[in-house]
Amino acid sequence: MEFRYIRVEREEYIAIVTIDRPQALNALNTAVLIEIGTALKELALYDDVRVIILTGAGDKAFVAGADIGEMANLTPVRAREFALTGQAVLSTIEDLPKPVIAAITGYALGGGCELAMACDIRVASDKAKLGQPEVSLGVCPGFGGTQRLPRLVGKGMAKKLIFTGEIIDAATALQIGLVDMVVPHAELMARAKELAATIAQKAPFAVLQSKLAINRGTETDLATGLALEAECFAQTFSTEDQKEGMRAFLEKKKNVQFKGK
Ligand code: DAK
Repeated sequence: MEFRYIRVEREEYIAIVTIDRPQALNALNTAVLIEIGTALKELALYDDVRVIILTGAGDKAFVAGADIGEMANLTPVRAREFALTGQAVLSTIEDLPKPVIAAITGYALGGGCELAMACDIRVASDKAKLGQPEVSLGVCPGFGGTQRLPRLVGKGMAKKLIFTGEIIDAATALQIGLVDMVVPHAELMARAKELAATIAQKAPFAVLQSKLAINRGTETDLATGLALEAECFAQTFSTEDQKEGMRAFLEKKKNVQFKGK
């Protein structure tokens, strides 16, 4: 895959997508957003990609937000298009049939925090800084921040962060549930890859069905969510991996090699 603003690398079952615009702290312009969406949709097609890590190039930022230079002169009509482009890419991540891990190097602000929130799991460097500072620029969050942040941290905390534009450190983000792991800065990619490798060893369809049940089920009432879970559970019984996984347990075999079938 050839791109201008992102890099895509493969390591066994893991694909690493790096937003590579460090001179602008990896800010998201329309071209970057489109490239991320295109790369992820293609990676979704490969059976030998089981987990994707999304990160930012350089030492300083995951993504410092939507590109303020591009946004500055938007008309309301173009602003809606920009928001819809960003929201579509983030929904692609959320609906991708593979787990996506955000490896948060440094600043994850505005659209960067929103991008991280669309991922399935967030691993942050202990130097990371997160926040939704849009109100300081005279706008409200536009890539899903008003929707995903309260779902992760609760309405009150989301309102506190969005209304004040406060930028929080990694330890605080962990405490409120905005990130899921904080690791020493120098170990960020190694720890994200370790997590990805652990997930990649599991049965891919079972992981996918779990993602689907969690994402869809938590957006509905409990009874509907449980019915959805039962369907997802049932479908895993159509796979060779279910048979192999259970047979291996009963035969006391370790190290099952799941085939993704
Ligand atoms: N956009 C464009 N360029 C950016 C940028 C950004 N978000 N963030 C940083 N840069 C650029 C800087 O302009 C600078 O470029 P040069 O001057 O060197 O050419 C370079 O990156 C390095 O940044 P600094 O020199 O500022 O670096 P510092 O270490 O001093 O400061 C910082 C780092 C992260 C604290 C600072 O750069 C900063 O405050 N950046 C802006 C952070 C921010 O406000 N992020 C939120 C952006 S707003 C919507 C759709 C989407 C959105 C909203 C509405 N609708 C359509 C409704 C989303 C909004 C956002 O994400």
